[in-house]
Amino acid sequence: MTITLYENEFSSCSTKVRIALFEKGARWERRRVDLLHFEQKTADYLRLNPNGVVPTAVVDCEGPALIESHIILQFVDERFPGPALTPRDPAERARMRMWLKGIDDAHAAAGLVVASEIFVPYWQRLPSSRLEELLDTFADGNDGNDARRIRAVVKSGIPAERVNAACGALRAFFGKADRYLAERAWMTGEDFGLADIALTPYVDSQVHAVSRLWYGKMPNLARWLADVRARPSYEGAVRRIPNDAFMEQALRAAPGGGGWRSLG
Ligand SMILES: N[C@@H](CCC(=O)N[C@@H](CS)C(=O)NCC(=O)O)C(=O)O
Repeated sequence: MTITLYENEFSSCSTKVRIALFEKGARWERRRVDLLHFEQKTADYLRLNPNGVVPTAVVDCEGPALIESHIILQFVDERFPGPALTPRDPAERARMRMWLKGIDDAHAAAGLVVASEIFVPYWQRLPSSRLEELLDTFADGNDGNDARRIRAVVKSGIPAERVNAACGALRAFFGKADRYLAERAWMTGEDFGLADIALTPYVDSQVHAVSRLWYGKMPNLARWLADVRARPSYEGAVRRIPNDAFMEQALRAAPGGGGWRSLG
């Protein structure tokens, strides 16, 4: 069985799925979706994922495309042989699911900070004719308003108070994970698993405004990230899948660009 994963190297939700696939030793094929240039809003892509976001997993011979990163993570864990990424103990399993929910809830805040630091400034630097050309490729998504929303945000930026509120929510969330990790090696239970995988891309963020929320302030999270980064799955799913040139440029141009590595 092969999974075709529609994804982007910079996307947190895609990175989680890549890590899980490497942990399981699963066979998968990569289809890169260009988020900076809105490939996720085209009619072809919306047929796979009507939410117009990545990741989407297409599994040969097994029905429709799978969407929602945490659902895909659980599918990958159950469908492939390899080390279990879900604890056997029901109480640990419940705690793992609570973290998955917490991470899902924190995702919008991370997305907003990343949009304000990387995506929106990139679109603002594009010639307006080029931006309009890209917005013309939008099919009608969930409510047909996606292109209008992007146009508005490019014109006015994301209000600072919304970014500050998102940073506050993320800081509180990272603090909770840091306290949890004071008593244990991993987020999931005795062993590394789905809650660790789902949390990794947020803590490992290359976006300065996200990294500086915890870097140098949350020792348990730092120790945990070092352990995650020492795993072969991190090598395969993150280090060997570098950002594309445009994204690298956008990252470096952002204030303090380059994420937690640049803070050290
Ligand atoms: N709840 C979804 C969220 C997916 C999501 O927000 N993906 C982001 C990248 S991490 C995306 O595709 N953003 C592009 C957009 O919103 O147009 C999941 O977990 O899969």
